[in-house]
Amino acid sequence: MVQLKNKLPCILAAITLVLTAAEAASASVRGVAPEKYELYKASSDGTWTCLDGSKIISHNAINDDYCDCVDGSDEPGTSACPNGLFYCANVGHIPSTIKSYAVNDGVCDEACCDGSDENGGLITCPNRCKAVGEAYRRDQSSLQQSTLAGLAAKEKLIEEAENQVTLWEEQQIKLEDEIILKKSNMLRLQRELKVLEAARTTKKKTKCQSNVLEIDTLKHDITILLKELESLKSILGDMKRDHNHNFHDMAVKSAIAGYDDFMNRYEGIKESINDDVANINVQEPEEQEEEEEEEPTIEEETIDSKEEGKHSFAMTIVEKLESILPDVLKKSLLDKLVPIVKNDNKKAIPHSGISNEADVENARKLYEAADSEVDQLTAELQKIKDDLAIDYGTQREWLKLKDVCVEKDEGEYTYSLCFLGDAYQKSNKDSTRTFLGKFSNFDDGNYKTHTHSQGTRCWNGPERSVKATIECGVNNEIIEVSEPEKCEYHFRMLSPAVCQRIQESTEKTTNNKPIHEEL
Ligand code: MAN
Repeated sequence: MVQLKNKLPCILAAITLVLTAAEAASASVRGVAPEKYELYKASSDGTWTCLDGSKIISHNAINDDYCDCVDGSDEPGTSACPNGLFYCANVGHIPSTIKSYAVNDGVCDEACCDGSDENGGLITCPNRCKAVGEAYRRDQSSLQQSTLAGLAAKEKLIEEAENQVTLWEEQQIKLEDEIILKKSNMLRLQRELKVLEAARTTKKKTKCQSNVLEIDTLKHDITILLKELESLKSILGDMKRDHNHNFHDMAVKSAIAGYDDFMNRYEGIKESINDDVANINVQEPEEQEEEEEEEPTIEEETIDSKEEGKHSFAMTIVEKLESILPDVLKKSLLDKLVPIVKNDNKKAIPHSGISNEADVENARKLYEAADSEVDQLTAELQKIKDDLAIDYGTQREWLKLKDVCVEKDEGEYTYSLCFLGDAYQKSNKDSTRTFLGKFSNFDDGNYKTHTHSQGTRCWNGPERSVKATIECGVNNEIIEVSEPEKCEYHFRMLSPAVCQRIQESTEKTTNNKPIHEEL
């Protein structure tokens, strides 16, 4: 009795061990992943329910090589159900799931490197998982390295694209400003040419009209400058009112003194300028009736002196302004006014009022040169706008690769493709080149499939076209070219532009495509 009492703990431990082993054995079901063992436990009455709930069967009917459940869940380890799934553990590599109809079919399934899919005696499959696992890890590591290098190259492409876009945007603004200036200069030259042409062919009356035009321009300029003077006057007035009176800044005090002095004389001078501007109408030359002559006549001399009169009229106003303006205003205002007055007298109006052929020719050349410069700048601007409007990918990763070309010798032909550009097929026999199409669109949201279309039409067939599928690589290259349909080419390519961070995969699944490859 005592003996039995002493042995009791050992007996209990043994019983526990036996029970645990039995439980584990019943829990593991052939063809089922460990995380699903729980679903394959028997009910207390020894039955089991199909995973889709369609039927209750005896627990012993699992893997009995007879398909009971609609979803095939009762036969994970046999090929009895057409739609079941078989799990192979592939220890040393990555677990995998294949269609269960490939179980015991006499073929060692590539996806089950442990050979567990074949236990029916038809064939013995060796466990290759150690070697397969090692090769896979080597591949993964080199893939990871090339992906990292590709990602670094892609970062560079993105950075360069950003710089390029900034440059284009700056150039665009500069060109837009330049075109406005050049256009106004071109229009001025055009006006001058018209004036000269008119003066060459019409009566002096016309010349007088053109003088009136010029006078109008001057009057307009003076009005604008007077407005500007008003605004500067108001700025100085504000400064006088709002400046800190306790802070004795000599520059401010002297500006205010100049402003006060200016204001004392301003109203009187302004009135006199307005009178002058109004009076200019009275001074305009009367219409002349004489025909144009080679040599200047007395009348023309008169008109010349009236030109001088206009010059002195404009200069008088400038001098008046100069005499009343405080120093702070003088520079900004007179710097603008003086060149206008001088230019309009010197350039816009021919001194004699009569233009000769050489003057007209010269003016035409100047106008045509200015016109073609505007055209050239406008074309440059349009090119930049077009370049900016192109879709270069989510991070503009394709911008710097646009028109970068790669080629591949495939024996009979050498194929070439320029990214976002043209693709060609060149015969290696006679070097004749066939156009395969120009870039038309990205086929997917990832910018990894490029379509080139509208190539040379195939005899009795469609226009040639290319579908390029691009994988991540450090360099840009064509890996292989095929022609799955007549005149429809498929380019497999590499480029850093499509590289993405690797998503770790833990399980290889071939649910939809069982791989049957004889060893
Ligand atoms: C050429 C090549 C081929 C193509 C045939 C169609 O030989 O462009 O790729 O299939 O024309 O006639």
